[in-house]
Amino acid sequence: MTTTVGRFISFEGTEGVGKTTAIEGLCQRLQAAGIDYVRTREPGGSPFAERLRAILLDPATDINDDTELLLLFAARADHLQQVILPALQRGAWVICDRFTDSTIAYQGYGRADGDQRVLAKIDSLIAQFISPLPELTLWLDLPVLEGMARAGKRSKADRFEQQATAFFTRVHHGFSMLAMQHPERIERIDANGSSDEVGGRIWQTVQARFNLG
Ligand code: T5A
Repeated sequence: MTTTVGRFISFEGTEGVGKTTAIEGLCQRLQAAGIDYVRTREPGGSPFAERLRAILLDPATDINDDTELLLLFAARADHLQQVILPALQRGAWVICDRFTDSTIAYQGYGRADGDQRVLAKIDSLIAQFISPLPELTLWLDLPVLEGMARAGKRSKADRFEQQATAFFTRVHHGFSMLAMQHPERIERIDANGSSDEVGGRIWQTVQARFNLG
């Protein structure tokens, strides 16, 4: 077990729920509170993992589900070693846009429809290669179509965004299953409303969890 002193927070949710916007708001509040933090994301976050991200998101990439899963974990292992662990060890907070729950939701439920063999493969990769896990995960919950409408206002779709609505409905189900299974870690945040309202809910949750004044 690796010893760390910083706080590790991940943000999760289906496409376009407002993670990037919410993370921006949280980081501003952490800065105002004088808390040292590192903002990062998955897939990506380290130079090598960002190269894998480009491949994973490229619509021209033609790979099978196992290859996709292993690339995600290769990216995550590098990101953890190069960025997350050093930050936590020096006492900084790590704010990460997506982490292992995205793999369970997207690859385990979106791709594999909750197939127990695939979920077991993912659990085994987590157990072997990924430590620590986030202490707090903020799941931004919004109806799938509303998130897609928010995301759809931007540029052209990446390889995941090109999936059909049914895929994202399964992903959403995956996140709700995870929230039920890990109530001690995963907080559901209602992502309806303005970004100020959502940001306020997130800050309240973070303050309460980490006893911030
Ligand atoms: N993936 C990732 C896997 O399949 N497995 C894995 O293990 C991992 C780690 C990339 C893709 O990789 C997949 C999942 C993803 O498909 P990503 O870069 O996080 O992951 O991609 P997205 O989730 O698509 O991120 P987005 O940037 O699209 O969405 P966000 O960050 O949730 O939303 P955000 O903040 O950019 O907001 C979207 C739009 O809505 C507006 C914003 O201004 C923006 O225009 N908005 C709001 N509008 C109204 N009200 C609010 N409260 C709003 N908040 C934001």
